[in-house]
Amino acid sequence: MPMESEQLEAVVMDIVAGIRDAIIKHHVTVDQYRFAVDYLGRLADARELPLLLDVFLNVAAVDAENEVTKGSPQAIQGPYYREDAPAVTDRLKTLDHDNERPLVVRGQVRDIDGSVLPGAEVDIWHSTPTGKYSGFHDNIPVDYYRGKLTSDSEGAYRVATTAPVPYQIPNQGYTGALLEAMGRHSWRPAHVHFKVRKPGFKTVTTQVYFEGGQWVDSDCCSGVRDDLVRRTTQEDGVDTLTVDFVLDRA
Ligand code: MBD
Ligand code: FE
Repeated sequence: MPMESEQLEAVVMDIVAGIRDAIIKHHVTVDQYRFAVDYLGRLADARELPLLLDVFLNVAAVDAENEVTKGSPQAIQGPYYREDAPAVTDRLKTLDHDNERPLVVRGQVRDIDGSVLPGAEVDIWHSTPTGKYSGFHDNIPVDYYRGKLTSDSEGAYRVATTAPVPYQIPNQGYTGALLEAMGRHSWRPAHVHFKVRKPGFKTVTTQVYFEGGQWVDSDCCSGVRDDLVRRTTQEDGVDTLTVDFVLDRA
């Protein structure tokens, strides 16, 4: 839903004021300002605007929603969601790399009163074992490492896939190069993305991280919160990630 013009005015002018203040406070020169304008133009031409904005700002929009929701915490969606992911029942297609480690993702969907929610769509996506996203990188077809499950009569879902690894924002790109020029790293901890929806309920868009995983304490997108970090369990010898969801009414 777009904003009413009054809110739009207020938000844009606050953003502008913040940037103007930073330019003045740090004595940015006109040449440096012009360099930044040119850099952002080239970054946009390279289709990295969604990545840049999600690295720095997605977390704030999520925090604003988490202040009011009674459901599961929202987390950053990032730039690699695909609406056209396939419906799946029990397994995500993977590339069968030698270094793929099996992972089961399972859980249950409930409403805020604790009743189970059958028929909820649980849309899952994650990176390849080399840190790429299908439908965006290396021409990996969009039906790999993604899929839409439907919760069963008990509100449960379960899917077999392979473990994601930490993700590095491509440092050949403008966004990664900016992070490095700032002296920061460009890594995200390994994570699994979810979008859970059911008509009549607020959609939960979230992601989950692995306890003890590299970069969990220093995500370059500032997207980690304690309640998004999970310890996997062993079930039938397979690492199992359990993620339950609570949906708030729309
Ligand atoms: C990702 O994989 C991601 O999830 C986010 C939020 C930003 C960049 C890459
Ligand atoms: Fe991601």
